[in-house]
Amino acid sequence: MVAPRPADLLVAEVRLTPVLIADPPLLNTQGVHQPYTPRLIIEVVTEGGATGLGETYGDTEYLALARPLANALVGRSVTDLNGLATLAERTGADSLVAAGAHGGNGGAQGVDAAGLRGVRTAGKLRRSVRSGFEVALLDAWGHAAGLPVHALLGGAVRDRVPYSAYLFYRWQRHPEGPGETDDWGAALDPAGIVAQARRFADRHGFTSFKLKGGVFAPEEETAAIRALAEEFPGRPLRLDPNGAWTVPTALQVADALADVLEYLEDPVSGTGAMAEVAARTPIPLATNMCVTTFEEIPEAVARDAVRIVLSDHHYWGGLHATRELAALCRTFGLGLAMHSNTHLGISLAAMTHVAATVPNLDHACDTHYPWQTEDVLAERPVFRDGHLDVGDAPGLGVTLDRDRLAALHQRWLADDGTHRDRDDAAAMRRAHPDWTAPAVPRW
Ligand code: GKR
Ligand code: MG
Repeated sequence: MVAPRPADLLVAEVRLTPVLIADPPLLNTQGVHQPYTPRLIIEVVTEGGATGLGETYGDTEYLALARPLANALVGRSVTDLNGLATLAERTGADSLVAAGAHGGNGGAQGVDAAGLRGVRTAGKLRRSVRSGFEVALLDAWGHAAGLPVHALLGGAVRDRVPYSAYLFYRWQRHPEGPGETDDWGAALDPAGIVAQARRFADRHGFTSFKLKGGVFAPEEETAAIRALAEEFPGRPLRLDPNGAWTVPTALQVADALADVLEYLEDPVSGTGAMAEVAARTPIPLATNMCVTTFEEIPEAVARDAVRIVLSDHHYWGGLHATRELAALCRTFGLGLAMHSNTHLGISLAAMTHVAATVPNLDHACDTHYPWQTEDVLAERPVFRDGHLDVGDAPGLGVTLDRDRLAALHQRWLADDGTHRDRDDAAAMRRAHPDWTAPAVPRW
């Protein structure tokens, strides 16, 4: 292998391709997934001809920030990840104001668009965009150097990464029309959830299971977890109602499921309420809602509100930021796992590379990927025994399929705007015209 010259590592071109990908009718406390969800695919090409891929949220406000950042990266080195962070802080202030996401890094400006990922700040938006570029730069650097991304992050400490089956209550089809279909069928009661889990286990070998809750009354969701515990005795089980419960409800559920839950995820909204629950139950609490930025860590630690932080390289700011979060979790004795949102194989590869390098990844990672029937990759990653292998191919070890990318971009171009910004409540209104995303706590 010939080592790249510094000039070979300079960014010659950055291509941004928004896509709409098929998404099944998965239910959550805000509503239901739309038939299509937006993602942004980022391609970096160096002067030496190395290419890199990244992926992040594709909603309008992310695209508005990504465009100026893409232009600003041309001529910089793919190794300059700290420079990328500085650039991302400076770029796109106008578009943030236009999108209404005011505020600096720290200030909470309400919750994210779908209400499921915690605070919404300008800093978090910037970090979510930056992360897609960081992954693309690392992939290009890896290709230029002939090294896997995990090597550029300090080296893998495991050769496979565990993932968990992400179970959802769901409808058989979307109310808004035929769209894409799948053969999963509906899952609206304990038997349906157990059947779904069985299929995940048989097909992908998953041995831990997370149920997205906050959809039905807590007693029904408790019954579903009980049914899972009977079907899969001793397996790690998690329940996540996205903050939909009151403190007393959360404590009742915790009590009812104390013998079977690995952890309870965001049973209530906000650090204060999480701390109240945490003080009165032995079940560990996990979060991807009350700790989603570095600024939120001190209060959560001081109040002992959570035992496990679910990292997400998208909104924490990238793969290096994920490792910084992991170091803080080690420092404060917190566990670490990984949150997921609808995503494609590029993000799955990025999650796998960074997870491979984190010594204190204590729990299997979430992923929506098995629900996605479409991808922009030439080959889909394959779960074996609920794990993904950590490869040694250069970069992320994935290859773009240009035809697929073009087809999914064409769908984005043809869209009348209905699906360009994720809106689970709007999708729910197709079936229930009076629906508004419920205020929390709901139960
Ligand atoms: O995909 O409906 C969903 C989830 O509810 C997602 O949006 C959440 O952010 O999976 C996430 C979670 O763990 O809260
Ligand atoms: Mg969650």
